[in-house]
Amino acid sequence: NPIGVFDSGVGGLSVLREIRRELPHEDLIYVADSGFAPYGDRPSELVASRAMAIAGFLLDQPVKAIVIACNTATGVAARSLRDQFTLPIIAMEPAVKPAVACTRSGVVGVLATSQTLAGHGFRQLLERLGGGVRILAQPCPGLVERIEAGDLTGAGTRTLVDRYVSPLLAQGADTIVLGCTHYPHVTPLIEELAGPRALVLDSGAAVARQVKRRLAESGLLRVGPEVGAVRFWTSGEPRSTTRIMTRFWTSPIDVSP
Ligand code: DGN
Repeated sequence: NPIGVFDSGVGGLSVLREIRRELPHEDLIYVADSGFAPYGDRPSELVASRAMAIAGFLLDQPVKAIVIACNTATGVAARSLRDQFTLPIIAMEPAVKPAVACTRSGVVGVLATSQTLAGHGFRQLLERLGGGVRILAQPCPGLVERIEAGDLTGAGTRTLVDRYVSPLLAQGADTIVLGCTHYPHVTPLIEELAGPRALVLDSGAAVARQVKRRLAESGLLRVGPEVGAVRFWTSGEPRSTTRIMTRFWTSPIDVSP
């Protein structure tokens, strides 16, 4: 059976890419909840009910594991999904732990949606890991929308990224954590703005390794030689979603409604 991966839109593709790299023999199903994106501005009850509905859809396929490739949905729904379903559910965690290990200046910046930064999970993470290191939480309103629109390098996106990254650098951050799965799509831009002053970290690869570990533990890991298939679904308008997702995924794809 495939692994199900979902996000509010194209953000989770940054995680899917890493899962594909780590587990090339697995079949994957990706759900872009584009009809309800961005989650960032939605009430948490809506995001939680969308996560529940998508998990139900994925279980009907059926999938053998679910990856919540969205930090915002992780914050509001990971626990209830785990309570409800017994299959492995792998969720996001901003890369604060590696950042705390990496920083030399003792200042770490975290970029994420306002919901993620205000959430209980994030506060717990800081209590667990933050000691001795200054963590600057920077919400990034509007950035998910620009990325969803496919604008990764335009002047508007540049201005926005600069507005969010510059204060972190000014306060001495030498490590920048991308706590939203959309943001790795603009890593080149963030790196360009930060130059050699800061290292940019996301958690896609760590989550992919975690998926592999969980499948191996449950005896669900698929081994080669054949290469797995990847299928895409969306709750949004299929034509525009196909166009935008194809830009982010290197090979052409067909997105089913
Ligand atoms: N990709 C989501 C995340 O990781 O938080 C953000 C999505 C959104 O819709 N705001």
